Amino acid sequence: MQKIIDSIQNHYINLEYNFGAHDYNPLPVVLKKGEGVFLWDVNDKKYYDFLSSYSAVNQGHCHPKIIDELISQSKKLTLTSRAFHNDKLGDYMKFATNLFGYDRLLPMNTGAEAVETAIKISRKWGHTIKGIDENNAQIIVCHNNFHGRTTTIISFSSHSGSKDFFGPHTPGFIHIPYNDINSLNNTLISNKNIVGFLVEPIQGEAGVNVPEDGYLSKAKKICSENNVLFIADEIQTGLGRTGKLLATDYEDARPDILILGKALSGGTIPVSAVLSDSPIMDVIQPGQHGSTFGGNPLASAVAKQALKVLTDDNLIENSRKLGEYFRNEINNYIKSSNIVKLVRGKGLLNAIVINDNSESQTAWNICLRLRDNGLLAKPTHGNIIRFSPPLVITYNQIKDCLSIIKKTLKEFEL
Ligand code: IF1
Repeated sequence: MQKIIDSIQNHYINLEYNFGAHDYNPLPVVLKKGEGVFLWDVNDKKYYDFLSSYSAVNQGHCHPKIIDELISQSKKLTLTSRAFHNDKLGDYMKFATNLFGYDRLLPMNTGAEAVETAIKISRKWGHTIKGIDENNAQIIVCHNNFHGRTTTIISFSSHSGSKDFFGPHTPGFIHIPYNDINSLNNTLISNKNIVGFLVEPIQGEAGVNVPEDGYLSKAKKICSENNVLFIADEIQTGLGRTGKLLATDYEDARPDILILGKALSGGTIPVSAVLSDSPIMDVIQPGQHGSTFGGNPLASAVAKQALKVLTDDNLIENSRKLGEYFRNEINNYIKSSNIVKLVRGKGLLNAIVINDNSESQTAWNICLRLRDNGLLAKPTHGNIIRFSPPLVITYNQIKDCLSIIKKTLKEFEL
């Protein structure tokens, strides 16, 4: 029987290997169905999804209200391009700008496109409003950032694997340590060509690095004092993931430019957005930015529904409460563990650090056993495992997941 199970799974894995680019090293599991917090593989084995497609499925897989909207709109009109108006975009823009408290929204598709859009807006604002000489605009970014994989974005990555051999790299970025207000302040007062500070409120890929309380509000304050745009990449931390609508809502740190993606579509189709107020957003004039699919009626209808589900289904408070419960339970486990060093996170964006060097296979092997035990998660860097289930998870389901996680970790206790 196991041979049959393996051969069905290996059939799909081999197809990807033989006909696809090898740009990923997925966990060996082949999925065919998702519903809420659950995934099923091609052998009908059921799993809890503890990755949520890197926080793109906050509303749960195939949320019925979002899928219904996707189906009904896809039978009417999917794409007009922005050469013409459509009857869904303006309504979505009004809904989203009201929800997040901004004047304007620029619709894009992937997260990286939205980050690139924020970079263009910041540079043009700096050159035309702040008065910096053209082509001299600088944007501050943090070590261990992750903002996407385009050539400009990887130009300011600090991860050699993301940037080596992809040069020549785009200039105009200054690196500072994350969670270091003095470094930000010193850089701002010593360089007058800075137009923006681009930051993740919690660094996801770097291992769910949560900055100290007050970091975001202090960063926002000194950016304002130096006439520099505070740009928050909330593609992974936004939309309820950390227990607030936005991770920046935990502090007095309203972004001048807000970047959203991933769960903005509930994990159905690529939808991203940049939000800002008119004095900043209006630097973009007709013909200066856009994309074929940006703001299409299907994405607009789906995104509005995905946002409504977050608030109507009370997912944000659920994320806060169950995230707290999850960290408390793991902290209790850690008291008697040799294999888990710590747990960190906010809401349902959490990670555990494994007591092994970052080159070890321990975290990977733990994820393989979690898979065998019916829960899917994946290490970020080396010895850090991210745990981020859909925000629709219930108390009983997260209790069940905690028993799977603890049972699995016990197999690796030294
Ligand atoms: C991959 C990482 C996570 C993001 C933030 C922008 C983007 C992402 C904070 C770009 C995308 C994804 C990309 C995906 C895996 C995943 C990821 F491991 F790559 F780093 F989540 F941490 N800002 N993150 O997290 O959005 O263009 O992908 O829509 O590339 O492997 P995108």
